[in-house]
Amino acid sequence: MQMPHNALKRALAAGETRIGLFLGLADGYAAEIVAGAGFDWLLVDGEHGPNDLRTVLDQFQSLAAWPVEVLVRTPDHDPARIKQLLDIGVQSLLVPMVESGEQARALVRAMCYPPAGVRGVGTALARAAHWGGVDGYLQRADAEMCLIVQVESRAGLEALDEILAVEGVDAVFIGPSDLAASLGHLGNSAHPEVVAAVEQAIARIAAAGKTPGIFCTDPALARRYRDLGARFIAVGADTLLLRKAAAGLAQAFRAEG
Ligand code: 3PY
Ligand code: MG
Repeated sequence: MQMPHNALKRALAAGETRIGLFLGLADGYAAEIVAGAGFDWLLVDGEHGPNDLRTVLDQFQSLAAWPVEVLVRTPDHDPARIKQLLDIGVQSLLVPMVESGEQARALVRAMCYPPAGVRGVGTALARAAHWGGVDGYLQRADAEMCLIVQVESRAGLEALDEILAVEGVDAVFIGPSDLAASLGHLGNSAHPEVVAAVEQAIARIAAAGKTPGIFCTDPALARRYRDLGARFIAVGADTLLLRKAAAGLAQAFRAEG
């Protein structure tokens, strides 16, 4: 079997724009509903969504049949958890709250086998290697890993240059909600100070030759961030879509009394 190719990593490296959706419903059946909607990528959210290793696996198995890139957001920086995700076949990770070059380097190491990193070797038990069936998995795996780090705090912004200098970081994703909180505007990521900080960060990331990413559910603002250079753009979440559509439908009939 051939090593699975990471199309998302290649597209971002080529400067292409990739639009995606966060998945918070934590269910393979729900993931299938949006699999063919037309997004370039879907992100299984293990930070705020109620996911564990088995629900991530369930969603990856459901989505494997679809021509969509799938990635996972980890809850933290734990290299043991990262190892488990890579072993079930996750190739692209979004990692929250990165605040130093050292943290970014540790994440790169967690995603690579020795000598470049510290990823443990267990291909006989790993779906990623088709349980030993992928030719040259150990030699080829590191090159297919895609690391997107989140900068979403004042400390992260202060460390942005050192984070951008870390080889192995494919993209830097700004989290406006946590950034707003960190800048003293909890719950208001549209505050002018937050928007200005996001815009400056996008420009700095692009100037460093890395891919800027952003979460933005306001289509007009998301387009503005894209025009400023954002290339990995989350434009919504399945949870929000379901809630909005459900509330809208109920409201339409309630209004008729
Ligand atoms: C944030 O806005 O804080 C994020 O992490 C993006 O989802
Ligand atoms: Mg966040």
